[in-house]
Amino acid sequence: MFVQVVIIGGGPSGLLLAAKLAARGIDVIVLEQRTRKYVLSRIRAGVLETGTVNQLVEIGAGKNLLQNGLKHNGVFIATDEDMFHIDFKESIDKQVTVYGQTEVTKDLYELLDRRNIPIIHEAKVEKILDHTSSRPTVVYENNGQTKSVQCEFVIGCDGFHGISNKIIKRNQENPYLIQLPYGWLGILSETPPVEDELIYSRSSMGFALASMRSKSLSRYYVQVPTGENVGNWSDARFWESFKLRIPKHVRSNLITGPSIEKSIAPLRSYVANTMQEGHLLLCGDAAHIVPPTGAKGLNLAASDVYYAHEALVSYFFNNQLDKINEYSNKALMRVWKSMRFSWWMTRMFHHDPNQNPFEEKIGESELNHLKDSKLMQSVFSDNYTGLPY
Ligand code: FAS
Ligand code: PHB
Repeated sequence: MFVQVVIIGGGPSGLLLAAKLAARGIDVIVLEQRTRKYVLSRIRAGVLETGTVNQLVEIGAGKNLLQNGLKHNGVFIATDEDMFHIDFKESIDKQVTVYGQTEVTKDLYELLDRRNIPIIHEAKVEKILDHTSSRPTVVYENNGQTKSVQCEFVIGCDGFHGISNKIIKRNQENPYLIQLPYGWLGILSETPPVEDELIYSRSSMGFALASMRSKSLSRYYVQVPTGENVGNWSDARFWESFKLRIPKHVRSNLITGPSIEKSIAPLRSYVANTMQEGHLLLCGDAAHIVPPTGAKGLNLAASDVYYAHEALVSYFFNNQLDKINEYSNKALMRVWKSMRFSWWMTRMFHHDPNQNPFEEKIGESELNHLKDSKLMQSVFSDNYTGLPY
């Protein structure tokens, strides 16, 4: 079997890229190791930058997003007893859209089905051969059989634990991996959100985030130590802990309820040395992991896809490799800028057990500076709503 592009991974990166390439008449196939049900059961990101929204709308996967996505003009920043608002609209005339990654993935699956773009589920890629040649081969297990497909390009959209990054020589030795000593325990509850916009809280009890998926579906997080077991957290314990991490005047508006999903996400930062080797390109979590504090993970996957699509179209229509060879530098420039912002936000909001009192004070002072400086709030808004592609 031969196709022009094989995409490994049926998460947001792989699905968006498949839709964009197929719209240009480029022959593509998506290989996803899990069932569609499993992929759609994962609760992950919730905030979309304008660039991500624009790509989804342009490709024809924006109908539900435009109908049900919540446009937010800003976020709230809280401490134990205080809370202030950062207004993106007022400071830089930009917004974000709150719309769950699960919905994005569902909309993209429906688009691929409508356009008969081939995606094979329960197809676990085992090997990528000759990725530095112009005819790589992808070997995968499906229905108990070993199958292979030849192509011109392999795009690794297979996430942090995927196979594609592991075969890139320049990424074998990599200094850019930091495991943080805490994670996020998140719950989904069919309750109205405690506030109209998101609340990021640096409380003396630890970080908390009040987010949402709709006006009747809330998404809440609390910081927990690394290695924490979600089985130790009853709903009652979660709500007790969350209440102590938001200001009293907000607490009185909190409506609690049973969790319909509860999970712990580890916090780590990782950036690959390169996102391209020969005819293999990486997109999304396969190439980088940002702490979710800045709401950048899914949005960086979208900008990678934007650059990869540009490079592949240039190759297939103009027979030029220049954009392919520029892809990694271009994508990594934006990745590192978003990593910087996510890292800064993470250090400002979380109490790190390994931090000394001086660093603790710096975190507190960062937040005070953000509160008192409209200029800092414009810089925050510029990063949070999405840097230009
Ligand atoms: P994904 O990991 O979503 O998809 C990769 C796909 O590749 C998976 O479906 C996997 O099954 C498949 N795959 C892997 N190996 C394969 C193989 N060998 N063969 C075939 N298929 C293979 N981001 C935010 O902005 N905010 C958040 O709150 C947030 N929370 C997160 C919580 C968790 C637990 C995790 C893991 C991530 C979170 N993220 C968050 C980041 C997340 O949203 C990612 O940025 C986003 O899923 C990136 O999408 P993909 O690059 O498509 O990777
Ligand atoms: C979410 O709604 O899941 C969410 C929102 C903002 C973040 C992280 C997660 O920074």
